[in-house]
Amino acid sequence: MKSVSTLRRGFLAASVSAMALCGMASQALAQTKIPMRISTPAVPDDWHAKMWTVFKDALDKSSPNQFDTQINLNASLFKQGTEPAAMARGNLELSSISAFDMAKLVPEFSIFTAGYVVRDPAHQQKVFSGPIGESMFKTVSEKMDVTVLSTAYLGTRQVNLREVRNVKTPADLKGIKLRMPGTKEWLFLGEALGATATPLAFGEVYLGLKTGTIDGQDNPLPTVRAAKFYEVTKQLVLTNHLVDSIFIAISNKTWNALTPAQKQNVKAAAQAAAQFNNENRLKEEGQIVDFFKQQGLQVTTPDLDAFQKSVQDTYAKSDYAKVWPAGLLERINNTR
Ligand code: KDO
Repeated sequence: MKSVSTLRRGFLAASVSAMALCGMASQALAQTKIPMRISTPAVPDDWHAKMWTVFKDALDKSSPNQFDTQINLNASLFKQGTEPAAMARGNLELSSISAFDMAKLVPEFSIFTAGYVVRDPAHQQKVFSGPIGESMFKTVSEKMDVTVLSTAYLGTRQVNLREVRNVKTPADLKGIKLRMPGTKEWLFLGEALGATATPLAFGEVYLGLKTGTIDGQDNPLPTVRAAKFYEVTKQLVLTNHLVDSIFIAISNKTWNALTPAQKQNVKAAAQAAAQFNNENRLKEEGQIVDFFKQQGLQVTTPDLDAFQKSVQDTYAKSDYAKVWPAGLLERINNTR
């Protein structure tokens, strides 16, 4: 007869191998899951960071055990602006990319980097969910090897200054070192606003404002709050200069390998994420000015007609406008 201790040893050995088998099985499952690496410079508190959890939850629910979604915020996986190239190379599956990213390879997309073209968030959704968006996204897929899944509202960009200044027209921003992201399309927007555009990655803006290497920055108000720029600035100038978008996009390599059902579920998850972002961001924009006033910031409204006229004229005369397809601006304006 076996002793109690021999029996116990046998039982222990059996449990250890059962656990090892379980471990191997879950490893095998993780390996068979399709990786969905996401990279974004967004800070955790911002809506276009939180939307990725909505994406992940929706996908895990609709396609259990099929995708391994990994969310990387704060540009921890890829530097801001390098995501489209990483997706095209197959090193990254998903990101939220800007009109400015697209304009680099699809020059006509620069029409959406121009100030005062898109009127408001509703106009933005109509333009991108209609025939204009459809044909632009087709070119984006051909030239950038990424597929746009949904359009999210990043917010309406405003000027945010380190020191209080009387800003009525673009001339009043003369000499102001206004931080912009580092591509020529962004810098052009900063110059069109009348400032001296200064390139800097998003992750360095807080310190730049704190130390005074820049005099200001532009971003939508929910981002000014989420990234805590209000702690190191004294004024918001409500220029409303760009109704900005961020497009949820997937690498074509990944997209083309999905089954039709998976494609449908990934697209639905991206749409749910954008909807979550849009609703929350719009709600926050509607209430947020009081928050900044409580923080001691001056919130001022400039001469919006002067800003609009000057920015629109600057773009109309620029090389950017030369590559906008004939009639496109009118078609955008006429989208209601
Ligand atoms: C920024 O760097 O100002 C910007 O708002 C540009 C956007 O296109 C986008 O990259 C955004 O930063 C990041 O997602 C951080 O919010």
